Amino acid sequence: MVSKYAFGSPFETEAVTAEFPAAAYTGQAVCGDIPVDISVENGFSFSFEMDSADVVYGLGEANRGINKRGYRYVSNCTDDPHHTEEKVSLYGAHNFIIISGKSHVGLFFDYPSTISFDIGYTRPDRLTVRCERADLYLYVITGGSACDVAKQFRGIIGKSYIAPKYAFGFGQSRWGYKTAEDIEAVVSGYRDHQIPIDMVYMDIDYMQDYKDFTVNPERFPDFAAFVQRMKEQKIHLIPIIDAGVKIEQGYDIYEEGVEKGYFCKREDGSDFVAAVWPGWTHFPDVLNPEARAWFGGKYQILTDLGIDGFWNDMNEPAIFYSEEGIKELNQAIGDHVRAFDGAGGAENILDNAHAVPHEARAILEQIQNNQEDYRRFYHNVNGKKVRHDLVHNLFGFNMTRAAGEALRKIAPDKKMLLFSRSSYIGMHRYGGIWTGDNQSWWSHILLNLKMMPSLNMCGFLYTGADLGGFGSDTTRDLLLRWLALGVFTPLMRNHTALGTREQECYQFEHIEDFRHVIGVRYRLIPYLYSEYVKAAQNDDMYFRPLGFDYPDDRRAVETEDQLLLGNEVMIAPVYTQNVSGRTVYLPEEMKFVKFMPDGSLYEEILGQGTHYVEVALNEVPLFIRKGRCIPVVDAAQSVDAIDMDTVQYLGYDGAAYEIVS
Ligand code: MIG
Repeated sequence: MVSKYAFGSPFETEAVTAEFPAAAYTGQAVCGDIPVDISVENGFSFSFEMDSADVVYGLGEANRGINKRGYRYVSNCTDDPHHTEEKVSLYGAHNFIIISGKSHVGLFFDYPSTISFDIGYTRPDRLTVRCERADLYLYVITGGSACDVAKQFRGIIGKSYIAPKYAFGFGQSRWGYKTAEDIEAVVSGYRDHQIPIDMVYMDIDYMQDYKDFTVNPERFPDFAAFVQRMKEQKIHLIPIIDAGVKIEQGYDIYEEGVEKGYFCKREDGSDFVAAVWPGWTHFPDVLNPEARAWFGGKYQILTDLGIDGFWNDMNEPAIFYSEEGIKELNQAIGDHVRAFDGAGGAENILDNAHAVPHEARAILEQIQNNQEDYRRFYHNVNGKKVRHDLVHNLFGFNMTRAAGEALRKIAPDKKMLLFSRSSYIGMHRYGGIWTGDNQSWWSHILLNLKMMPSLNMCGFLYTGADLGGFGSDTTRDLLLRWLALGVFTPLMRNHTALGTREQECYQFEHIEDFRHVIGVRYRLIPYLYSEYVKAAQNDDMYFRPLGFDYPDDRRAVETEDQLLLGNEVMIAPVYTQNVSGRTVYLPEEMKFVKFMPDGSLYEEILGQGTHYVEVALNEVPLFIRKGRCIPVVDAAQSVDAIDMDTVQYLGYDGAAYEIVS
């Protein structure tokens, strides 16, 4: 059952699509059987005493565990590339939690600005949710299980976006591919070594001076022909689109946006100016439906050239510094920042940052993603001026919605790939997400795994992390182990930062191991894509924590390094270095399967309980649940080339499986 409560005058975020009469809050406890303290004095606070056995699921793209207890989290979309354990905010804002124990209650705090979740951090059994203004909708969902609550929630937020099948292929990315030749070299690196691949991503360097919807003609002469040549090799090129539009006379998108008033404005009505990659930019006012349709329409410039997939970046929105910020900085530290007057853009400020004295550097660092800047511009929401910080968490959602709505118009019969860095619940109807700038750390394999089911609860099914790690230098073993998790995540993309060690799979010794691991992905695509599409159609989760299916088994509930996938599979990737296997917990009898490097399958029935399983670097393990089976095909070089006539069924005899595509 879902109840909706209104506090104050909530902003219509459009996260929820189902229509409900909202009950005004009357001072009574609202949370099922749980007595709740709610205060609307001095902001909003919602607090109750958790049962010691309660597990708290949710929060989508958030740090720490699957069970969120014992820490605090703040929804405040942030471009922070250091996902260390103490961080409380990442790129998304997914304010949905499920408290699961004796009863099962889901809470969605539909509030578009900063909101904090203290889940047993200040006091171990106390859960407190706070935000500055008591203007929000609260949805309370009660159900028979965590699974049931998650499904009911999905039922009210609308169907999840479905990615095209090719997007289940493998993708290679790197910040730093500059030219058509660079990209061709990557494609040959994969094709010549027969490592399957379907996508190569184009990071910011393809653009002319980082201008959205432009392609640098020197680096990519005859881009349309290049896109076609890639298509012939079964490669989809996926360009990045950044939130900021470069200020430059003669750049049509800039000029149109200014003329039509489609950029975010300062209080005095002038267009707000922020520095991002292109130097000074304006932000499209994607909260204004007209401006959104206008910005979204620009994606057609690239689809007309043959592009059929995009990733949206910097849409928290990330701000290196604002005009106001630079002025303040100049006043504070004088000469040192004159060099950074903005003209040279962000590269300038970052390149020079090491050359300035310590105090100046501290201030410089502070002006990046400065919360003050978010109070310096406004949106036009149906004629009403709304200060950005009050709706901050909706920017990435609406930038991606702009693209999603437009792509549906541009090509109604075609599925396009679309995913975003920043998001709010509701964006799941338009695209997926990738989890941003992780690091080449072993701990980030596990963080990747833990985020997946939490994202699924919030509707985000097409998701994945930068495999191999974005920041810092990867190692061969880290990449192989991470790929063995990535085999199962809908988005399977190797991506890394400018200046890091080369990370394409063909850069390492024994390329056959990479060919094999990625080949396993292709062998499983009919199964994985079926489960993904079914999950989207039925409001189910593609990945689930073990506790969702085995809530009465405490060991299962506490297992946070294994996941259930669809109805048939459990995964348990290896995520530590220099080991020959790992311990797994089986809540019931399952078949342990390894895809061996010689193409054969290792199969062994393991009983309920704990097992140590050996998994070499070049083997991909999975578990098939009792009485179930999955389809497996032969490996292929691209999704297109998968031969369904090679399908065989793996698992328990006598089981049936329906392939959907
Ligand atoms: O300020 O476009 O998360 O994937 O490679 C960095 C360059 C901007 C951040 C994205 C990352 C991308 C990078 N971008």
